[in-house]
Amino acid sequence: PGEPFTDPAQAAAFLRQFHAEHPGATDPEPRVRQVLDEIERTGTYRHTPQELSFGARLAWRNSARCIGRLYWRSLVVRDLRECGSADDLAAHCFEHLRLAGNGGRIRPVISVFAPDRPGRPAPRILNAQLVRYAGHPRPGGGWIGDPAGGRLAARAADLGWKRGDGSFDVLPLLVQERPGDAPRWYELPDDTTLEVPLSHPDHAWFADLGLRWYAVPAISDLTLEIGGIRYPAAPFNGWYMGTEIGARNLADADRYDLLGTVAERLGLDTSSDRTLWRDRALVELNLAVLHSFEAAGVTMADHHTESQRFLRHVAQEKRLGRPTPADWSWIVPPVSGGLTPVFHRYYDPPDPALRPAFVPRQPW
Ligand code: HEM
Ligand code: NRG
Repeated sequence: PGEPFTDPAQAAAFLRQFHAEHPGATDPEPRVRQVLDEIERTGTYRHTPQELSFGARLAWRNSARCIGRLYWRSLVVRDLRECGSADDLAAHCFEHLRLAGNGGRIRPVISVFAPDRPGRPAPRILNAQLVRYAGHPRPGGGWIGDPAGGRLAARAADLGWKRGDGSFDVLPLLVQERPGDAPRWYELPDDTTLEVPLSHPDHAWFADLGLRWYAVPAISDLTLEIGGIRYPAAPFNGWYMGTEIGARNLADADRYDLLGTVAERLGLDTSSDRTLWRDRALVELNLAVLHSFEAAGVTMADHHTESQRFLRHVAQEKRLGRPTPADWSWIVPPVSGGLTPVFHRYYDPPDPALRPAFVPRQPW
């Protein structure tokens, strides 16, 4: 026999951490011996529900790119390891979105589906996020919709999905049950996708641009790895920080690329970079995003507040004797970096070997 499917050293390290961080917990060694024995017999092991919940929360706490980690203990963990079929997986993802959206009071949730097992790879979600907009090249050049949703839209269309021609058409969910299977696609039910129409507090014309964004960012292309077990379908969400939408999704040249449009409506002089027309348009766009989510009663953080919370998290972890690995270039917001306290310091360096973690999805 070669290497076991699940790394016993990873399993033991996780179980010891689980016990060490549960005050009053018993001696971890009996559980470690039980798991090592299970790995020897079956190639892998099963987490208890408590280990799964804690492991998912730790993976969030360990996410060096995430500014939102103050609330890591409050993550709602849905144990859906028994869900085997693509149909059930899609239905549970839709329920995830309803629970997470919660009428606008967004709750951080993760749905953990079946892990990869020896000879039995788990189903995969092909979408990068549970909710995202489709995109397709405009015949004369440029894009209709979100270029980041271009590949999935093309793939879904190949499978028989009928795309619309709007700029904010929600992509279907694509699920592949087994390697080699054709993915199945599922249109998202309307009650799963809370969306916010964008308007500006001072400029009535802004609403006429017809912009909108969805309420729940639910990442679905990362594998949750805990104690040597890999959960390739484990979509999670928190709430948005305004800049993700206002300074990136709607502004980046390879996304919605809207700064020129906004600047023109603002009447700015776009003849030179030095007029800072892009910068001025960017601030108004970000203001519109924050204003609109607030008006719609949908949870959203601004980058000033979320930066302060993150430094509270770093301080709190330090008091507990733990490092907070962080990736400066992902933590610092993409507008007004120097106005936020997260800009003015360095962080414990990220360790790519740190586990539990969200890791890039491996091919089958
Ligand atoms: C990344 C904010 C919740 C895990 C990020 C980023 C932001 C952010 C701004 C950078 C995204 C980018 O630049 O594209 C927040 C906020 C949350 C939250 C405001 C509110 C509660 C969560 C939760 C998890 C999580 C619940 C997991 C359980 C991650 C991970 C990344 C990330 C893994 C890196 C994603 C990647 O590599 O593409 N977060 N987050 N976050 N967050 Fe959070
Ligand atoms: N920037 C991406 C979403 C990345 C994760 N952001 C979060 N995660 N807020 C976008 O769609 O703009 N989260 O779990 O809340």
